[in-house]
Amino acid sequence: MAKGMKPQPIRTMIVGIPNVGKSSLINRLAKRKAAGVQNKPGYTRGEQWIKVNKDFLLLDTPGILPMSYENQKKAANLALIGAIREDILPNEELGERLLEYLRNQYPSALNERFGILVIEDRIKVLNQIAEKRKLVDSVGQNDLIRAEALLLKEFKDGLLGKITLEKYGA
Ligand SMILES: Nc1nc2c(ncn2[C@@H]2O[C@H](COP(=O)(O)OP(=O)(O)OP(=O)(O)O)[C@@H](O)[C@H]2O)c(=O)[nH]1
Ligand SMILES: [Mg+2]
Repeated sequence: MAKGMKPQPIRTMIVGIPNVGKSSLINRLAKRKAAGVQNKPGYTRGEQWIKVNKDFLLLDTPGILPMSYENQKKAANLALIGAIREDILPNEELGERLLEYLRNQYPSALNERFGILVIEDRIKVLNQIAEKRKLVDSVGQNDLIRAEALLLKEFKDGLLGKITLEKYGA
C-alpha cells in the first residue's frame, strides 16, 4: 500500500428479494440488533450502513423484486412464501395453487398438522382443516375462508415442513 494511504474498511451490500432474512443475517454478523427485522415484506425502508467491525461494513437494503413477473405462477410463488404482499392474488387462487402443488409434489404434507391423508379438491381440504381446527362461521358452518387463510399462514410460517416451490423439473 502506498505510504500515507489510510486502509479503508471493506464495504459490502446485502441484496435480495423481500423478507428473506437480509437484515437478520446482518444482525447475526454484527452480533447485535442493528437492523430492524419483521416477518413482513418491505420492512426495511431505506439503506443503512452497519459496522461489523472496524474493517468491515455491511449495507442493509430494502428488498427488491423484478419489474414484472414472467408469469402468474412466479408471482403466486413469491406471495405464498411471503416475499410479496399476498393480497396481489385472492386467497382462493393462492390456496388452489398451493394445494395443487402439494398434491403432486408433497402428497403427505397435510397429514401431520391436519390429519389429511389424501389431498383431494380444495373445498374438501378446507372443510377438513375447518373441522380439525374447529373453525365455524356465524351460521354454524365450516368457515372455509378462515381455513384457507390458516393453511396459507401455516405454509408460510414453515409449519407444514420444509417445502420448496421450485423443485427441479416440477
Ligand atoms: N426460519 C428462519 N427464519 C428466518 C431466518 N432469517 C430470518 N428469518 C425470519 O424471516 C423474517 C424476515 O427477516 P428479515 O431479516 O426482516 O428479512 P429482510 O430480507 O431484511 O426483509 P425486508 O427488509 O422486508 O426485505 C423474520 O421473521 C425473521 O425472523 C432463518 O435463517 N430462518
Ligand atoms: Mg430488512
